[in-house]
Parts: sequence; structure tokens; C-alpha cells
Amino acid sequence: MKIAIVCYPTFGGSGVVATELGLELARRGHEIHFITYSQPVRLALLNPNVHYHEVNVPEYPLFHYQPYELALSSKLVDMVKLYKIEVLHVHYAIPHAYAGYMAKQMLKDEGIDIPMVTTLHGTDITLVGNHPFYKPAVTFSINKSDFVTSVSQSLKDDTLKLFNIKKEIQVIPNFIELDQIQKEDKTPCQRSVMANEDERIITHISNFRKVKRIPDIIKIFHAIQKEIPAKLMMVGDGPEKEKAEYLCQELGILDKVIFFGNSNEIDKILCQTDLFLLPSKTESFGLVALEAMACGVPVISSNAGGLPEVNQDGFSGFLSEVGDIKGMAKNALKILKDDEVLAEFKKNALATAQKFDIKKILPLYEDLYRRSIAKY
Ligand code: GMT
Repeated sequence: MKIAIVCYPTFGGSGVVATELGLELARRGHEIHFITYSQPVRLALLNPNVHYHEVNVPEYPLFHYQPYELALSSKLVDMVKLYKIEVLHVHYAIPHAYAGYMAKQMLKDEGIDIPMVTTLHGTDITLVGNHPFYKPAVTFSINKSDFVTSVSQSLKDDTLKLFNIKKEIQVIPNFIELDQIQKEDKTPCQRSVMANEDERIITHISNFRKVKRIPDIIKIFHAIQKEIPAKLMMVGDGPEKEKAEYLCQELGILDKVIFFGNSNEIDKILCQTDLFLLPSKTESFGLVALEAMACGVPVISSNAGGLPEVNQDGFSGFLSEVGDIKGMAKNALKILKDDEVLAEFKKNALATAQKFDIKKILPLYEDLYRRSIAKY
């Protein structure tokens, strides 16, 4: 099949999912066209089935806001015609489903009917899309999609609660490429560079937005390191990072916390990690928790949104109420204090991740594309 994938190319779960999905589809012989404003961070172009088309938005001083949706829908029209693309898969309702719908209409005018699959990722529903300024456009474009998927049951429930949706929503969970993670020719894990032999390594990876509750992470770690030797690796960048650095200074733990900034070497960081922290206020899925589990890292998380669908309480890690710093620190110590318990949780984390292996999830998307093409 010839599939166009529209996504956000930056660091963030929806872009990662869209990129990994496209790359695996390409490996399976499909022709994939990524259409976005810059090359997605995890996109390797060394595959003849992978194409990347950049959406250019000319800067014009008259415009306070440059019209990205217009440029994107025009690009979609051009690429569908040029490459005879058979299906549009847009990740994130805002503004991609909206631009996709416009492209569909323009193509229809030229006698080309193309189906559109929209995947909801969370922030487009719970944080941004639900805003009254966007709500009518988001509701409209979801209802006008040929097929709609959401990355968790929790996100599906939220979408149906917050919007007047007439379309069936199919839950297709996010996935992980276990073969890639377990590849034998990987560079060995360099744990000793990061921490002393007796220290546990705790990690958090995100875009440091408020929703990730970064101060909770620092406070949980503060409690942990009082009881056992430990280091905290903070990976990523965003508006809450500087405040977190000051909080570490205030608590006197700056020497035990390493702030890495954005990284493309998540697997190298996770292979050194003993425990992952994700105390988010809301999380439709928590892809990064799954990435940690796939590297055999147990997860201490909140029980918000779709996290209970990913992290199994008392098995792959523990879940607590949002903001329960004490409870999360206590659970973390339960895992970290004892070598045998830690080994058991690591094994369980990997076993849980196996449920989300790309090999099981990808055929669900392929089936959806086939059904949507057959519809026209
Ligand atoms: O929250 C983020 O880190 C970024 C955000 C996005 O829009 O890319 O992630 C959302 O989509 C991911 C992929 O489906 C999910 O794993 C995240 O849980 C979800 N974030 C939220 O719901 C807050």
C-alpha cells in the first residue's frame, strides 16, 4: 500500500509512534510518505520505501500566524497526486485531521477519493483539543475521518466524554520494537560511567512540561536517596527543566542528578537504569514507560489516564494516585532495596512490554488501511 503519514516531527510520543510505524510498514514493503514540517527525529531514510516531504510555510510579515494547515493540505494534495498515495494516516487531530479533511475535499474536486485514518494521541484531546477555541474544529475533523483510532481505552473514553463523536473509535495501543532493543550487536551498556557500583540508577525522560509533574520526580528521588545510594538521570528538555535544577540545588542533591537535555540514545540510557519514574498528571498511554519496560526497567507511575493499561501494579512496577510523592517513594524503595526483588520486577517489566510488541500491533493498522482503501 502507498500510505502518507502526517505527524509532529519533534521529541514527543505521537511523532515517535508515527515514525516507528512508518518505518516498520516500509520494512514490510509498503511505500511510506512522511509529510511534515521537518524530518522526524527518529526517521532514518535509508530505505527505498521511505519518503519524506517537507511542508514549507513561507514567512510573510503581514501574517501574525503563518498558515501551516493551508500549506500542509496543499502539500497533501500534491503528494497524493504525484505518488498515487492510497491512504492518509494523520497522527494528532490538531491540525492534522483538519488539514487532511481539506485535502480530501480538494482531491474529491479533481475526481480522487482517498480515505483518512486519524489516530488520537492524548494531548490533542485532553489538553489542547478540548479547549473551546478548538473544540468545534476537532469534533468536526474526527467525525469526518474514515477511521479513528486511539492509543488506549482511557483515551477513547475521554474522547467520547469530551466530544460529540459519531464515529466508532478503535483502540490500537502503542507498540515497541523488541527485536531492535534486544539486538545483539549493540554497544555494551556503560553503567560505570554514570554511577558507582553500589548506586541505583533512576531515570525520567520527557519534554519537561507541567503535565509531567517534574517537581514530584525530584521529591521522590530526594526521599529515595536518603535511604539508599542512588543517582537520577533526567533526560529531555522543556519549560520545567530550569525550575527542576533549582529545586535540586535547594534540596542539596544537585550532585546526584544529571540533566542530559534531549537525547536520541534513549536505549543507551535505559540499559543502565534500575527504575523509571513517570508521575504524570495525565498520560493517554505513556509510551516512554513502555520503552523503559522493554529495556527491562520497572516503572513507578501515577495511575492517570492510560497508564494502568501499560504499567501493571505490583508486577511491572507500581501505580499511585497523582501527587502521592510519599507513596511513590515507598514503592520505589520496595523495588530498589533488595537485589532479588529488583531482578523480579525487571523480568516482569520485560514480560509486560512483550504484550505491546510491534509484531502484534502493526497488523491492526495494516488491516485498517486495507479496510479504508476497500471502502472507496
Ligand atoms: O506528552 C507527551 O510527552 C507528548 C505527547 C504527544 O502529543 O506526542 O504524548 C502523547 O502521545 C503519546 C503517544 O501516543 C502517549 O504515549 C502520551 O501518553 C501522550 N501524552 C499525554 O497524554 C499527556
